Amino acid sequence: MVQFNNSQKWSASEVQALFELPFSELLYQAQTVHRQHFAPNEVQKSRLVNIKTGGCPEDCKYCSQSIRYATEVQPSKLMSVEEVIADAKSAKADGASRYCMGAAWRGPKARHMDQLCEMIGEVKALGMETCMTLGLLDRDQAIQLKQAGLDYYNHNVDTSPEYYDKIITTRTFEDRLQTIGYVREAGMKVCCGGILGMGETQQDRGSMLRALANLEEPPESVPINMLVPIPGTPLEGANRVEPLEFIRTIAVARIMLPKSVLRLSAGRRTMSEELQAMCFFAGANSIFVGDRLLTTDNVEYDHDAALFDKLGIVEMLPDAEGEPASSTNEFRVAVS
Ligand code: SAM
Ligand code: DTB
Ligand code: SF4
Repeated sequence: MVQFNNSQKWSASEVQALFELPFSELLYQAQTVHRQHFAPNEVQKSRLVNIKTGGCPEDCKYCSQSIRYATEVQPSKLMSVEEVIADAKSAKADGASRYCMGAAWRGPKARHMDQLCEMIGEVKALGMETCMTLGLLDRDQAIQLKQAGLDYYNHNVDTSPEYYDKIITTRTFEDRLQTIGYVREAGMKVCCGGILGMGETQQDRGSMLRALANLEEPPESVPINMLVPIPGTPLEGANRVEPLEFIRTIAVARIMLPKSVLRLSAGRRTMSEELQAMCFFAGANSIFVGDRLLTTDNVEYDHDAALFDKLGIVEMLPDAEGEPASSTNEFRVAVS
């Protein structure tokens, strides 16, 4: 079971104080912290594939794949291992270093485990890092996935503990933490973040980040999604987070989670190049590449390549994650 750190590394008032810093001061602090732990111009690239689409019994109010909402998603069966290998090969050719397989389940069933483990083995054999997001796991399932070679497990807390039941009622925040605990115990790396723009307050955003940063071992990877409003879901008309507030939240996340790779995850399609550039400056250093996310379109591959070129961003290699920024990096700054 995951425990909050006894010393409560970040208090609510400390986090609020970060949000209240003048914008430039906050960004300067975030960029300074960023350079202590990462090469400033490197961004990690992951590719997402939906190995099982739709028909999910859960009631997450943002999700196109819940059976409870009338969305355009057509349910499908679990992809075959052969289909996954073919897709992973194309992801590798596009320069993705990690392949993330998602399934629209509350959690995997015993009958799925062999096929999932085979997928992990085959993708690893291509020389890519593997990640899965399959919903709630029990302890044994986490061990089986680890033994198959799974590097990362993605399991988002999605929002603050206080706001959680406004978004999902079919499981609790504690249930999510329990799975994260099993993933840790099994020895996998944790990918855990949330969604902004679901009607939550700034305090909720801070509280979600506290829940992540105050874990005994914070997640290695933290996806920050901007809600992709899905017609037919209860959140289809949710107010967008203001771009400056989105950047501010990334900067606060960078300061609170100095060693975590922060993924500018869903929602980039509706972000301007300037907004994405500011997010990278504030400390985001990972994206999903490829034309599709799970059920919605992502930024076209060529557009990302062009933006990286304009910004002088290069790909982060797997072994650079969490390592101090390269001492040969001429842009490195002294940190007081
Ligand atoms: N069913 C599994 C689960 O919920 O853990 C795995 C797949 S689920 C789609 C993975 C994550 O995608 C969710 O936790 C949520 O953070 C994110 N997500 C889903 N729909 C989204 C949307 N419309 N906009 C932004 N993020 C979304
Ligand atoms: C995460 O935090 N975001 C990804 C991944 N983990 C699984 C999912 C984004 C989904 C966006 C909406 C869709 O395409 O359905
Ligand atoms: Fe199901 Fe995951 Fe969508 Fe929730 S987010 S409805 S658990 S697929």
